[in-house]
Amino acid sequence: MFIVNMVKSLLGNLGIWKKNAKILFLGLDNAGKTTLLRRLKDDRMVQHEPTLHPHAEELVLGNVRFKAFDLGGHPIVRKTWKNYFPTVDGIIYLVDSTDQNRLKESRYELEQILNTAELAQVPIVIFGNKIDKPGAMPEEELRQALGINAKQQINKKNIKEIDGRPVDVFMCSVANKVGYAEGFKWLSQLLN
Ligand SMILES: Nc1nc2c(ncn2[C@@H]2O[C@H](COP(=O)(O)OP(=O)(O)O)[C@@H](O)[C@H]2O)c(=O)[nH]1
Ligand SMILES: [Mg+2]
Repeated sequence: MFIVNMVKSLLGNLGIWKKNAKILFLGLDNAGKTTLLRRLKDDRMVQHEPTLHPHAEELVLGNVRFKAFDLGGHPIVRKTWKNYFPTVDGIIYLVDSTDQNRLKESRYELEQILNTAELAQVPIVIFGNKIDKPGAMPEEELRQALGINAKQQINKKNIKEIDGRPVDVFMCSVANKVGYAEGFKWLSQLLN
């Protein structure tokens, strides 16, 4: 089946057979992190059920470890996920593209990540999620709202960067399984 193949190749692209990778899912609560973890889990290679805590969860698929944290309103949570930095290989930052009211808060949290020295080399995939819902912002608008267009440059390999760190936006619907494979593909080419 196409979906199964897609998920498999998606994990293949993450280098699951070859290496240990640690991927952080960050974003405000309600952005879609848990839903995305469950999507990744819908695969035969699953080894562990996600461990659930109020604001953090973990999923291990093969050698890839995914950790998700809810951000926003709780500086203590920021401290917790910062402890995870030394070995993080990539960040998936989820934004609810339909929630205009919380875009400022989401931008603030994203800026905290962008301004963290320990993360200077870590690629960041921004998912503009829930494009299936009416009222979803177009990509260009979301980029502006998050303030990343202005700062972005393109390197020799045609990869967008902010201050030398690969960052790009992918619009998606985790619910409808649309758009996020491209983001994982982009990230996987940056993992080695
Ligand atoms: N319409 C729509 N709803 C979504 C999508 N992704 C997640 N949701 C819903 O948004 C809510 C929050 O998702 P959740 O994964 O729990 O967010 P988290 O707090 O970041 O873990 C849930 O009701 C999900 O079903 C999507 O792509 N489209
Ligand atoms: Mg969650």
